[in-house]
Amino acid sequence: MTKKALITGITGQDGSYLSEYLLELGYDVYGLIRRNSITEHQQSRLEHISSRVHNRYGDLLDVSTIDRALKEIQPDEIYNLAAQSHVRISYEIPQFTVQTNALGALNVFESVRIHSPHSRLYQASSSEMFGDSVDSDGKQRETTRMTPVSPYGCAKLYAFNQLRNYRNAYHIFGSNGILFNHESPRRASNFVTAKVIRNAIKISKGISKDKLQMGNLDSSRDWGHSYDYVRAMHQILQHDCADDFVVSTGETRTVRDLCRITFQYFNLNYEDHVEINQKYFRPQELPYLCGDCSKIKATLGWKPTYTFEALIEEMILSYLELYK
Ligand code: G4F
Repeated sequence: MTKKALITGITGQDGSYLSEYLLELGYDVYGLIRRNSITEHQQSRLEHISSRVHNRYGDLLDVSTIDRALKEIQPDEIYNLAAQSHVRISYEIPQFTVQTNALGALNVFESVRIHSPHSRLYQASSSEMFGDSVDSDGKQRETTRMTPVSPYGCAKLYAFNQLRNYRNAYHIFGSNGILFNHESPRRASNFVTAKVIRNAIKISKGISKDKLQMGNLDSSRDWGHSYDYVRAMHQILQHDCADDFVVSTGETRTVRDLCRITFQYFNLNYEDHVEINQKYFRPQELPYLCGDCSKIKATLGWKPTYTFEALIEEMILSYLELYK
């Protein structure tokens, strides 16, 4: 029988890669999309597969839309990817972030419990939940203490714990993927990789004469590719029991490294083109992330295929096409 998957947040970077991947595997793919006022851009990441996915409007805060979708579709798998996903912006709109990322997730869990308890449920948890906590070997893993340092991280931690509670209390097959930063050519332009690469291209081509305004260059992130990480999401739901897994590359780079490598690609020195602007700092910075993914490697055989350099090169080549 053809498997059915429902993806909340299907129009996002991960939603689009996951849709492609599940279609390749022969799934029927259903998506919930949140209405916004810019119709033209709303489904741009899905244009090439739009005739093959069944999308409907919905919102994690509109419980009736989730209930209806679950009752009608009865999906085998649900991927809850919908979220306010920008950490700095979560300081500007903390209540919306918590409503969507924490209570919105709870709405999904509760709807699964009542209307589709057989569904396997994936929750998009985040390395931002670790906050300023790191083990003595310089890694974060499933057992590392979680001490989030942003409204986004706090909201994600609520959903993470609540899913574990649903797993234990109601025997829902609910698994958390604790995903470290993951990027791609489909990354929105206000995340740091996309911002640096797009601006380095504009500067190198003389399209922009302005210096690139940046926040904290000294924070470290473990950056992987979204394509690799959606494969992990799927594998997590194929496991014989529900569990929580870190998904990461195990390597960390600073934002400064990202700037240096990107500008070097165009034979430019980033120091000549980057200016620090307090506007892009967060009230509290998460200084360092580096994930130990040995559990998912050993249990499910997943491993990343992209190196940091390959990821950045793919993003550069893809954005170069836009500025041709
Ligand atoms: O690209 P970022 O905005 O990603 P951030 O905050 O790490 O969050 C991403 O990864 C999380 C997983 O760890 C996800 F849960 C979350 O949804 C999102 O995908 O910033 C990366 C780093 C930060 O340390 C930030 O302070 O880059 C630093 N940074 C320095 N200047 C900047 C800038 N970030 C942005 N967005 N813009 C800047 O100008």
